[in-house]
Amino acid sequence: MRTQVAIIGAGPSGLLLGQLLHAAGIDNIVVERQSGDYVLGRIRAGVLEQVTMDLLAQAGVDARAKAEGLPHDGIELLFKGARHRIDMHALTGGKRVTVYGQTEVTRDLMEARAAKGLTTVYSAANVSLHDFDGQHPRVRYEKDGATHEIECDYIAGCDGYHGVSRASVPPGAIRLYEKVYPFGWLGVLADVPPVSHELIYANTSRGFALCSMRSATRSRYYVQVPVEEKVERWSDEAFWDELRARLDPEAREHLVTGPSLEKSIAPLRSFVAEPMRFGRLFLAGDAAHIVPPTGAKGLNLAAADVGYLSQAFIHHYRDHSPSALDRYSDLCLRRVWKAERFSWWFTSLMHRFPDTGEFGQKIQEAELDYLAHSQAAATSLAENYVGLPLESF
Ligand code: RFL
Ligand code: PHB
Repeated sequence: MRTQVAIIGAGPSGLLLGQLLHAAGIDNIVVERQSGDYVLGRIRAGVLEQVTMDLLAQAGVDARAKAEGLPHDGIELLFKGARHRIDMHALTGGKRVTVYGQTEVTRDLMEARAAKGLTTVYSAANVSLHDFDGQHPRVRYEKDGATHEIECDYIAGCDGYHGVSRASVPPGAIRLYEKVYPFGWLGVLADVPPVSHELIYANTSRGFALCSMRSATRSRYYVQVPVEEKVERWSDEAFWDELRARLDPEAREHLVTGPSLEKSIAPLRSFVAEPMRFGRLFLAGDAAHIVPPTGAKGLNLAAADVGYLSQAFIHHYRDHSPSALDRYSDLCLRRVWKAERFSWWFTSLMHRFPDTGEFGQKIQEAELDYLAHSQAAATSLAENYVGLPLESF
C-alpha cells in the first residue's frame, strides 16, 4: 500500500487529522491497534473549545456537535461551602465552550471517514515505524496472520501516551518533561440529570470534586482519590456518598443518583516531549503531551495540534512550501506549554495535596478568594479555559 500520510492511531487526533487532510485532497491511511468498538468505549473528555469546534467544522463533521452539544457560558468554583460563578462569556468578549463527549466526537469522525470510503485499519498488531529519518518512511503491521507494509511520504504519530510513535524516536533525539501528581480522579458516568446546568469545580477539605455532564439526562462526576486507590473498592453508593459530602447544601439536595454506566480511575500527569518532529515523523496529541484533566485541555490540545499539522501539510503539498512543516513543532509547543501551565495551575488550585502544610493551604484559600473577587484574576482563568487562539504559519 502507498499513501501520502500514514496516521498511527484512530483516537480523536488521528481521525480529525485524516478528515482535515482528506478535505484538502491529501491522501491518508489510519492504522489503529484496537477495534473500532474498543475505541468508542473509552469515556474521556467532555468540554470542547471553540477552536476545536471550528476544526470539526473545517473537517465537515460538526453537525451533531452543533445540534446536540451544550453551549456553556460559565463555570462555578465551589470552595468554603459556597459557589462562585466565573462568567467566561462576559470575561472573554463573548467566547464559550461546548459540552459534547469525546466518544461522540470520535463516533462522528469514524462515521464521516467510513462514509467517504477512506481506509482505516483497525486491530492492527505490532505496528512499527521505519526509515522516518530518510526519504521513504514505512509503517508495518500485522493483521489476520499476515504482515503488511504502507509506504508513505510522512508519518503522523497520533497514538496516544502509550503509543509506538514516540517510543520509536532514538532517546538522544527527544527530551521529556514530566510531573506526576499524588492523586487520581475516580469518575462515574450515569444516566441522571446533571446537578447544575453549569460545571462545578469543587475544592473541599475531603478533596476535589467535579460535576460535569454529557447531556440533559447524562452526568459525569469525578472525585479526587489517592493515587494508589483501586476502582473495585468503590461501590456506586460509596461514590455518591463521597460526592455528596463534597458539595454545597443546595447541590447536595439536587443531586440525583443512579447506577453507573462506567466507573474508572485516571491518574493525573503533566508531560511534554520535545521536539514534536523527527525527520518525516510528526507527533500530535497525547503522543506528545499529557495534561491533568482539570483544565479540560487534553482533547482540545490534540485538536489544535492536528489543526497546525494539517495546515503544514497543505502548505507543503498544495503550495510546495516546506517551511510550515519545519515550524510545526515550535508553533505547537508554544501553545502546548501555555496549556500545560494552565492545567498545572488549576490542578494545584483545586486539589488537596498530601504535603501542602498549613501555609500552602492558606495560600490556596487566598488565591481562590482572589479569583472570586478580582476581575483581572477571573479573566485570566476564563481566557485560558475557553482556549487560547491558534497562531498562523
Ligand atoms: P488517544 O485518544 O489516546 O488515541 C490514541 C489512539 O492510538 C491508538 N494506539 C495505537 N495505534 C496503533 N499502534 C499502536 N502501537 C498504538 N498505540 C496506541 C490507541 O488505541 C488510540 O485509539 O490520543 P489522542 O487522539 O491524541 O487524543 C487525546 C485525548 O484522548 C486525551 O487528551 C483526552 O481524552 C485526555 N483525557 C481527558 N481530557 C480532557 O480534556 N478531559 C477529561 O476528562 C479527560 N479524561 C483523558 C481522560 C485521558 C485518559 N487516558 C489517556 C487514559 C481520561 C483518561 C482515562
Ligand atoms: C468531563 O466532562 O469529563 C470533564 C469536564 C471538564 C474537565 C474534565 C472532564 O475539566
